[in-house]
Amino acid sequence: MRETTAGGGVFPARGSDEEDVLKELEEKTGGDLTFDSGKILGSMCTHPHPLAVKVVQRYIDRNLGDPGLHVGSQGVEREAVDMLASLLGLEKGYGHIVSGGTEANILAVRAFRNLADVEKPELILPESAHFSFIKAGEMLGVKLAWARLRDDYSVDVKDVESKITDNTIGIVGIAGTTGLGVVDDIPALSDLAMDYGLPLHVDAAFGGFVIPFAKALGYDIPDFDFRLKGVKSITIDPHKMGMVPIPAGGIIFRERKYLEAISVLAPYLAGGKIWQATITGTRPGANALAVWAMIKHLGFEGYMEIVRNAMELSRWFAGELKKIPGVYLVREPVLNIVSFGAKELEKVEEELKKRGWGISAHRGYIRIVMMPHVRREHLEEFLGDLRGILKGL
Ligand code: 0PR
Repeated sequence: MRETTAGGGVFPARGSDEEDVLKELEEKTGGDLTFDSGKILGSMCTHPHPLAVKVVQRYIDRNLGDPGLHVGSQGVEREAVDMLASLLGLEKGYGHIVSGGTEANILAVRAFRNLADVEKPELILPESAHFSFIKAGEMLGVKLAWARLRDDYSVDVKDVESKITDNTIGIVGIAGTTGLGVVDDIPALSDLAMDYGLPLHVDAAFGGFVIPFAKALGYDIPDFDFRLKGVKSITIDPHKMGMVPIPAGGIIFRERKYLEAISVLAPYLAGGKIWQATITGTRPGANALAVWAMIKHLGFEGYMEIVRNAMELSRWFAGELKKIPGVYLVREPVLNIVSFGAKELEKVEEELKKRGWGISAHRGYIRIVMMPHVRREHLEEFLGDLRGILKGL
C-alpha cells in the first residue's frame, strides 16, 4: 500500500477510530449550551421533537434538489406545503420547505422583483424587519425603504404609504418581530397593498407557528395570513416553533406565478427538465419529511397545547419582571416573547452570562423567547439571578 502523505496541513493523513472521533467531538463541543440545560432563554430554536429527529435520521439521504430520484419525498414536501398553506388560510399554496427564514424572505423578494419589471426596484419594510432582508436587498439589487415604527413598535402604515414610488416592487409586514414578537397591522398593510396594486409579503418566520394557535386560544392578535387578500407570500419556519430540526424554513405563495417567476431550468436531472426555485440546489429532503411528520403527529390541537403553555408562561414571566425594581418591559408581550430593559443593562448581561444564561442584550434589551424547552423552573432560577444581580449593583 502506498504511504499517504499529509502535506503537513491539518487534514489527517490517517483516519481515526469512530470512538476516538466521537470522543474528540464530545470534548470540543463541551462548551456548547444545550437546550435541555434550561439555560438557553434567548433563542428562537429549540430541541427538536423526537419524532422529527427519527424522521431526519431515517431519511437523511433524500435530496430534493434532484426530485426525479426521490419522487416520493417530493410528494411529501408538496403535502407539507399544502398543510402550511391550509394553516395560513389558503386552499392551495405554492412553495417550498427551505433552509430557513432567510432563504424564504430572499425568495419572496426575488419573486416580487422579477414580476415587477422596474429598473430600480425598491422594497418597503418596517424598521423592525429581520436582517435577512438586508441580504436580500444586497443580493437582488433591491433598494430598501425602511418605514418607521409607532410607539407600540408596529410599523406606521402611513409612513409605509408615504414611501410608495413607481419603483416599489412590494411591501413587507412582520407577524412576530425578531426582537419583540410584535405583529404589524397586516390588515391595514393588506388594504394599502391592494389599493396600490402591490404584493404584500408577511414575515411570519416566528409567528407562523404561534399566531394561528394563539388566536384559537382566544388571544387578541391581528389577522396576518392569506385570508387577507393583499397577502401574496408568507415566510413560516418549522425550525422555530414547529419543533423540526434545523434547517427547515417555509415559503408559501398565493399563486403559482410567484414560484414560476423565480424558477430556473435544470435540464439534466433524473426527473428530466425540471424547474428549480430555491436558492440551494442540493437540499435536505429529510427535513421536509420531518415538517410533514410533525404536522401529522401534533395536529392543530397538539401545537395549540405547546402554544398555550408558551403564551401562559410569557404572561406570568412578564408579570414577575414588573415586580422587580429597576426592570421595565419594553412592551406588553404579544406572542411568546418577553423583552425587558434594566438599569446598567450591559453589566446585568455580563453577570447573567457569567451564571451561564444564554441571552443577549445587544438590541438594548434582553429578549426571552418561551420556546418549548423553556420551563417555569428555569425562569424562576433566572429571575432569582436577575434579582440578585440588580441588588448587588
Ligand atoms: N424572520 C424573522 C422574523 C426572524 O426572527 C428570523 C430569525 C428570520 C426571518 C431568519 O430566519 P433564519 O435564521 O431561519 O434564516 N430570527 C432569529 C433571530 O435572529 C434567528 C435565531 C434563531 C437567532 C436562534 C438565534 C438563535 O439562537 O433571533
